[in-house]
Amino acid sequence: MSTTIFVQAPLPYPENALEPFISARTFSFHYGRHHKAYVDKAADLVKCTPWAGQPVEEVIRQSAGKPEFAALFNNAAQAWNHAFFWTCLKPGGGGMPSGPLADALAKAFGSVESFKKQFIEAAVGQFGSGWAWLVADGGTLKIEKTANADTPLAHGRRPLFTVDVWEHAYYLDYQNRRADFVQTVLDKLADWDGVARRLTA
Ligand code: MN3
Repeated sequence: MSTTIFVQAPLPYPENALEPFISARTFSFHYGRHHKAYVDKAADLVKCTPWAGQPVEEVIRQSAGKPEFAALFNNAAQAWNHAFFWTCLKPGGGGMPSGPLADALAKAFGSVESFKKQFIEAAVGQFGSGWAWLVADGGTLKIEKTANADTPLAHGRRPLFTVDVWEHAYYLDYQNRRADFVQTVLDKLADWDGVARRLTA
């Protein structure tokens, strides 16, 4: 019997916990429909590959860049990216990072404010669907953007924080105002304590 670890974890907070910044209605579609579909599809596709039963991260790394496994990569990466994104948010989050994380951001980007500005620029500059990221690349912090399902995991970088900039992440609450959505995530929802823990992990 093969087992799959492609199971959708519960949201770390109720669907309405991030209102008024992200609505329960957005979560009902984004978590309940979009994310679930990626998880279910990846679970189905991985069965017929050499990586059945492997951790999601391993499936992503192994299938990356292999055209014959593009559908598996896309769904596995989206399954992971979304699960990670939910953990980057928390009720009462946002504000300014402090302590060693603030120091590391200031060292890499000039200041925490400058980090936020550059992160929003990357998010807005991602043409079409994708993700904005804070990653650790060796000992260096970097801001990246990826298209569609692509993820820094597939490129040897360690994700510390992300914001989903597919339209389904924000359209119901912000329509086409992607910059407002990302700014709101950074200022009101980002779990900087979690980012700080990942930085030192
Ligand atoms: Mn999404």
